[in-house]
Amino acid sequence: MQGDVVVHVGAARAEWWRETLSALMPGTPIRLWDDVPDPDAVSAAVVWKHPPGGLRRFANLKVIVSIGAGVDHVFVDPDLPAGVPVLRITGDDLTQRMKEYVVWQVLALHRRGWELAEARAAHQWRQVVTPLAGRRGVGIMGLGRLGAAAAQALAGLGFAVHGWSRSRREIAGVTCHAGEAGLGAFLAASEILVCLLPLTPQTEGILDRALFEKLPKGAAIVNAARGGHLAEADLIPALDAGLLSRAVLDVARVEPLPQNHPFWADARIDITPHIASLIDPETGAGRIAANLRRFFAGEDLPDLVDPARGY
Ligand code: NDP
Ligand code: OXD
Repeated sequence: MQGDVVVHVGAARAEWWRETLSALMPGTPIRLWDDVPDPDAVSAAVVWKHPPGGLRRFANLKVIVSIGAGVDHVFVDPDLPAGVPVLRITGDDLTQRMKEYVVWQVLALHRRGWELAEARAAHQWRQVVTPLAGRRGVGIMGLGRLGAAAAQALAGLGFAVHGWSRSRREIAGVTCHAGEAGLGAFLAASEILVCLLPLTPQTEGILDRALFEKLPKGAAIVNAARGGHLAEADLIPALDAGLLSRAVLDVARVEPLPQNHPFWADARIDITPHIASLIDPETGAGRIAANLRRFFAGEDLPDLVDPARGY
């Protein structure tokens, strides 16, 4: 490793990251964002939602590492130093957690768990009968590391799984669609729609009324990707109109979701606090340290982001 590493994370975890990376990268000075004695010595920045323009002060920056699989929080910076490679976090831990979350939410929607909870609360022995998984169409938007794994897990449970990506993918047991041309058929088959797309200019606001109208009437959506995918103003009207029956949101445009946000008061919307796939911090730090070592050793980098695609 050549040079210092600067870290930008929320204050609550900052010292933990400094200590953990220091232990994993002996001999490399790890600096917190507001405590950098020599900005010119910084060669790597490990960041989650850094202040826009803030990376400009590191004239010798060689690499930016996202603390997370998503890199939208990096590319949103209009003043990102040009040509500096960006790495993200991937790995079995992240994939497994997302797979669990998607299977959990899809099963709860499929088996109408909310109706059973309502009946239980009313002391009613109400049997809710649902079709077999094979007769339930589930659509996964985004067939990357997380989406492909979730699609395979659902296919393994017997669901009629459809997937949508930019380029055509082949996944056993999953009917794959691609691009704008494949979107209509994909949506028409998705009674439960799961968003696992990266947030880019092309996918911003993709979950909007026009898209809901193309789903089977009364479909449910699960957004486990980014709040920016959902046109928030369209959700409650779509539920009121019966276009959608339920929504599960793990992410929001503003996080934490503000206390006065109308989503909190709507029983048709389940909310989880961005926990779909929170990587175990030790595992995440290990992955970052290993990636930095690989980067400075000039080795292959599977977690390298393509800046032209933005994910
Ligand atoms: P990947 O980069 O591995 O995969 C992205 C997928 O989306 C690819 O299949 C890609 O297509 C597809 N895609 C991208 N743009 C478009 C488009 N315009 N139209 C159609 N398909 C498109 O991402 P991951 O699976 O690793 O992660 C997905 C997202 O999940 C992250 O970006 C992050 O925002 C979110 N996330 C959320 C977490 C949570 O806890 N809620 C935790 C971790 C991640 P192609 O295959 O052709 O490239
Ligand atoms: C991520 C996330 O992108 O936690 O990894 O959302």
